[in-house]
Amino acid sequence: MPAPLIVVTRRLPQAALDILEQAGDLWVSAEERQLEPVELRDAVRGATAIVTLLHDAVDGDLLDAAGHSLRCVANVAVGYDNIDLGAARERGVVVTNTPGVLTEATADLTLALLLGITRRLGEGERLIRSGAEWSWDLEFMLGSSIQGRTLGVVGLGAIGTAVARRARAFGMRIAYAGRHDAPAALVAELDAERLELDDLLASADVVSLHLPLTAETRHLIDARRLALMKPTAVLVNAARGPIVDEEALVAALSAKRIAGAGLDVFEHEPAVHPGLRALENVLLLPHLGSATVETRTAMAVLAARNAAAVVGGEPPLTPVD
Ligand code: 8YV
Repeated sequence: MPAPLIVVTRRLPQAALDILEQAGDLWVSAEERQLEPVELRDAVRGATAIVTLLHDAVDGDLLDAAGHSLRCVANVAVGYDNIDLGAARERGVVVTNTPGVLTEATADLTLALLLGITRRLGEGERLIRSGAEWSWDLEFMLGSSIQGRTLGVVGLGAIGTAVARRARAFGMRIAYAGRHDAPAALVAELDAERLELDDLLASADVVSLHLPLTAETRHLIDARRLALMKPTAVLVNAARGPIVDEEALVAALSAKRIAGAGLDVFEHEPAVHPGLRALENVLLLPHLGSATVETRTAMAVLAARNAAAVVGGEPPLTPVD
């Protein structure tokens, strides 16, 4: 019997490739870019496992292109909105993601956005780089303090919790909105108050999104909900761009109906709304949430272990569902 084929859509850290090499015949894309849909379809033919990244759209057509041998799609990401789970389930294909290993890095980045936008770091940096004259002044480039202010965490899962813990260390109060009550021990630790989403938006000084992108969360933060926020409040999004109606966000920011936004993700990524780029009161990052050497290696290794397990007839470590 030929060895199972494992297709990797983008070069991964060697530690991950070593694991996959033990599990089957490896095909790794040599491109320094995401594969075009037609290239992806060609690449996966006959695969037993595919290791994907967030920009690889995995739908029924792609799964069919792989054929009956396909048993696993291992996404190198905690989010899996690029994968049609229903289509995978229908074809008996296991889908895995990489929870846990990126929690701390993503929470760190969220705090960087929170501090960066409330203390106007992007504006300050742009000013220095522009070469414009400046001098220290009592009222020069004042931001707003976060001590005693309320962080509204939308989605108190692993990353939302890690963000809330950090924010507590900065003296913030925590409110959260979500589908479930948080465990009592966590509520006590964070001294967190659960609010309905609209109430959280109306009362928080910083609103931070920590939700997966699903049909229910697409445009969850729309014009109506942005209008509920305080004019002094800022929005932070290191989750998924389409959770926010970007057009409505640009309108709210331009009219100063909210004070600012720190964004690591965009609705039509990698495109960024020109209206956002033109604004001063936003801090914009190119999807860096998990972008540390350690974290990206851990994500790739976990995805590789998932794929190797399924290919070897073992249960996956971190299946989605
Ligand atoms: C990744 C992410 O960089 O894990 C996620 O869901 O958004 C980021 O941590 C990206 O998805 C890599 O594919």
